[in-house]
Amino acid sequence: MKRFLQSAITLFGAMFLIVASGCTSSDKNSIRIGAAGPMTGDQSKMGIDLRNAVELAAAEWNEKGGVLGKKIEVIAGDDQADPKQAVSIANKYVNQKVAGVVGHWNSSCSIPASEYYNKANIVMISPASTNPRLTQQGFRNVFRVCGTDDQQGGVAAAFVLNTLKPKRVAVIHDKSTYGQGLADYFKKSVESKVEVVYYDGIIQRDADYKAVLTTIKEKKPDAYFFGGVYPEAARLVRQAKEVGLTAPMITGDGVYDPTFIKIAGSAAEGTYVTFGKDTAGLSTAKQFNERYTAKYGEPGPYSIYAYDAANILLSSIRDTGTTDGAKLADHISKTAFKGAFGEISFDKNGDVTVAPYVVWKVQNGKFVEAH
Ligand code: ABU
Repeated sequence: MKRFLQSAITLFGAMFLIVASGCTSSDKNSIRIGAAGPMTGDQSKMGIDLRNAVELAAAEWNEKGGVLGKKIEVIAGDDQADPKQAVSIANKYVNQKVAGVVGHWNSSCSIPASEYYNKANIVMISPASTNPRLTQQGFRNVFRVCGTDDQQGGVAAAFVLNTLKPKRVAVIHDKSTYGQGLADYFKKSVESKVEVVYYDGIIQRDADYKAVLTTIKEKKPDAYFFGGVYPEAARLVRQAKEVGLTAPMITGDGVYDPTFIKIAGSAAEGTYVTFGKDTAGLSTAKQFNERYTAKYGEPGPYSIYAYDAANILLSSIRDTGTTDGAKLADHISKTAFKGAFGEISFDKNGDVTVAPYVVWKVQNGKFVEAH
């Protein structure tokens, strides 16, 4: 009995050690990569779009025998769009010795998580985090394949000034790293030319924004800018209609998703949104679009960015013959990749060298390019 108890304690201790170390000391038959973003909660579509795209890329590599003779294993990390959860996911990935991470989606998650990846020498490529600060931290291992909020804020401002030609604008944001940052870039770009009659933050996930919208209506803006994500944007445009605020909303890439139109219904009509160029007609994106659609349905706005990020990571492991983060980062920073989105190369900070933003308008229940 005593011997049985000793064996049980030893076994339990060994199991505890395996769990505490992330239960995944590097498997000699597989290479693990993380796919991190909000997989649950009101922004979950974005995380699931990202994860699907990374899994598609991994499946394609695995069909051809994997990388360096090893299978690719994708470990999905649900950060719930919460910075604390993002750090917890980052720690988990460090323990699991992932070879790289595609993620996170939210800038408020990518920025704190990037510190942990940097300390652990793990490459991180965000498909969607647009706050400039992410790549201004001096981390050699941090990249993004999307543009930045100073770029899209400038495009939104130029469109508003040159096309909508308002005299008065209101500016609101969701107080997030992304939302407030983008709203501030927009405001800075327009305030010498138009009167900013209102500027403030709203609380994310509040059900009722009618008091704020009524105050904005009383200030008589010709347009209002929102820095934030589609769930709040949908409630804002619906409730704007209810309180009689008829000025159009101008907003950013966090709102570019059919879910915005689905939730907002006809109140979404006439909303302007900055996002990247259309990929539907791109010959380089054809195979991705077909394969993704066959497996998961219509790609999300950032699916193709996540797919390219995964392929950049995996082709870099193949080309360098290593999963060492410093060597991968060095290779990524010097290489021009041929992605589904086109050619992708990075500047010294880890930002893409080309990030063309386009203004889209919701028209007849769809996003169409605005002219
Ligand atoms: N760029 C869209 C929203 C994701 C983020 O940057 O927080």
